[in-house]
Amino acid sequence: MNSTKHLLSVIIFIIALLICQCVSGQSNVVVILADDLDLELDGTSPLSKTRQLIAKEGAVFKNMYVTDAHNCPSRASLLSGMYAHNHGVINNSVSGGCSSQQWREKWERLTIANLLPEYKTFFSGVYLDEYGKNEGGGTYIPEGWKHWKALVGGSAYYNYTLVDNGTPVFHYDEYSVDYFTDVVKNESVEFIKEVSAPFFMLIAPPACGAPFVSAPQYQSHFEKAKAPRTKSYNVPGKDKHWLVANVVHPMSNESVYLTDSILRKRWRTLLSLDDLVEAVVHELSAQSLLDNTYIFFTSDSGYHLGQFGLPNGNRQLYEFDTHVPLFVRGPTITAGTTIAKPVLTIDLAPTIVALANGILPSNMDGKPFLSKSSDHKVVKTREKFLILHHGEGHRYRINNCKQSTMNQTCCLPSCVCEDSFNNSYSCVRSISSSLNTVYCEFSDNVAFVELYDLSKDPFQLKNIASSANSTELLKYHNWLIELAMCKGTTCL
Ligand SMILES: [Ca+2]
Repeated sequence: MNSTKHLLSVIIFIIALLICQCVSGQSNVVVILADDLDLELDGTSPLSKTRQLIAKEGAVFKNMYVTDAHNCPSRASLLSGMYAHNHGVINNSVSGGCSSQQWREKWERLTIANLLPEYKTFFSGVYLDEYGKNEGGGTYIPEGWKHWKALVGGSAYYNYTLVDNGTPVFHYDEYSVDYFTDVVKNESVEFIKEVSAPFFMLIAPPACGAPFVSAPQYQSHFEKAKAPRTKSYNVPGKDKHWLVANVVHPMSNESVYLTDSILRKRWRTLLSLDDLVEAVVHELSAQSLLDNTYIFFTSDSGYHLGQFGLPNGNRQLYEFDTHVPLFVRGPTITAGTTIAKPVLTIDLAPTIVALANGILPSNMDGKPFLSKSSDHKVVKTREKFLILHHGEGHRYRINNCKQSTMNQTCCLPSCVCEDSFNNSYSCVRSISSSLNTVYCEFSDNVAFVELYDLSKDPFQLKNIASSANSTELLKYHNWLIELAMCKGTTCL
């Protein structure tokens, strides 16, 4: 009898051990999402620790694109795995879907945080521009997040409110306790110290977005740095959509000074982001979690500083606004890999679900670009995808600026406007062995078209839409219609 009992105990112990190993075998996932971090203006240059700890130890994705360079739509796409035409968040206002009732009641309940039921889910940082405000639903905790510390509003470094697990907490302007990037860093490190695996973290510091406030110890760095004089810097875009075509050339001295000044400020904020990345990686290592954790480092949009004379922002269709960094390290990623296949913001959520052995929901338009197998063989390559933007126009006048009836906005300095109500476009971006193009149609009264062959013209200096033959234009148009109407698996 005793031997039977003993045998039973041994079997129960082995089963328990197997279950325990199975759970602990699930990988942790950490996503570090920078704000407005470009690739084309050498935005990753100041991030030496990030490049060393993530890019060099993992894979660099050369063709990562946002599907909408506007802040709130891009973040909604990352969270939901959906294109903007399906989740309905088209700009940074509640009326444009940002933290709107429809978002809150439908798609926010199906985000990545809701698809990892066994995971401890953590969010800290910048969320959606209207989140936390009364019209954006107030200071609720979105479903699926177990640890929640999110900014009320769009972006800030000092003097802001955080919704701390449901309670609004105001932060003032004392560096040691209030600097937002450091607050996010400290919160992340404390979580890693306490958490048991498996866990998912979305870490979203404000760097390097506006208002570009650096930590005191970094305020004098990069004193001689200037905005890169890329081949499109201060170059007229006369064959482009009217908003860009009408930019005054050459740029005013004030605009040139601003592009250089903003670049320095952006890079200084990145030094604190780099410290955050280092602290997170070191704490994962200290807790013996690093070997079983995937770390994604990416951005919600690119940025421009003087390209085609546009002083600063990210609402355009060009590569500088849509092409962003993506570094990934993790258990099945070979260090020092470079991957050329195109990947998108909408692919992050499906990829994380796949790595967590979850079930992909049918509403997701993106698809996994990594798998748990080290050869990633199950992952298919896409050759074309959608990039779009819904122009935002404001009716108020900008002081001392001559404006047309297009409700231009973001018109400083020198009355150069970055957006207007009809700066609305859909593009099909093609990347394959035979094609490297972007074709865009504007929703304006002339249905303006732009087409670039990036294999010959990487800086998009010449719009070749007027010289392309009708068969080629029709091919792109049909691809665009297909993608603009796609849902779930039809988007692949
Ligand atoms: Ca942004």
